[in-house]
Amino acid sequence: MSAATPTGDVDVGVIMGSQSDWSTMTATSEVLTELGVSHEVRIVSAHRTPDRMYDYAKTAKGRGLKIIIAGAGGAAHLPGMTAALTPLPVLGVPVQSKALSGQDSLLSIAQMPGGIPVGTLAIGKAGAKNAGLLAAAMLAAFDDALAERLDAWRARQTESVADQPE
Ligand code: RP5
Repeated sequence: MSAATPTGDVDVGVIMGSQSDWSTMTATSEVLTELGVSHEVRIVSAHRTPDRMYDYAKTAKGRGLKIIIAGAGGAAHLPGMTAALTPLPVLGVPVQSKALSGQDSLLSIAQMPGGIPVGTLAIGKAGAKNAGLLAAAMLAAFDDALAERLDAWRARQTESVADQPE
């Protein structure tokens, strides 16, 4: 299947540079699933599969996607290159690299030149989870049912926090 194969009515595209990013980016997919946000998941590397990246980014809006979440590590060009190729909002997740613990990923994703924004999240799984939550919040601005599900999700989180440590 091509990375840009139509998958129906999908709001969020979750892409990552490598299979090795999936253990991080699964946190994005999990929270989107919990919130009932339709999404697809693809491996799209800026370095190893540049044609796939180009095809994915150029066709994303036409396929009906509304937001792209891109996770990458090291020389993390995927979010920025994707943002350069699509008018859709792109959220970037810096994957925690082995060599530099994700500092490289963070700076690669965050330090975009003025004119092509990438909304950059925290390094690692917290950033991946928050990318899903942020995408849901963006979609919820135009979707009352999703806004209610997000409110309920946050209320459950608040209720789960104990008063005292055990
Ligand atoms: C990046 O290179 C990927 O996003 C990944 O985080 C990093 C390392 O990839 P692998 O060598 O583990 O495939 O493109």
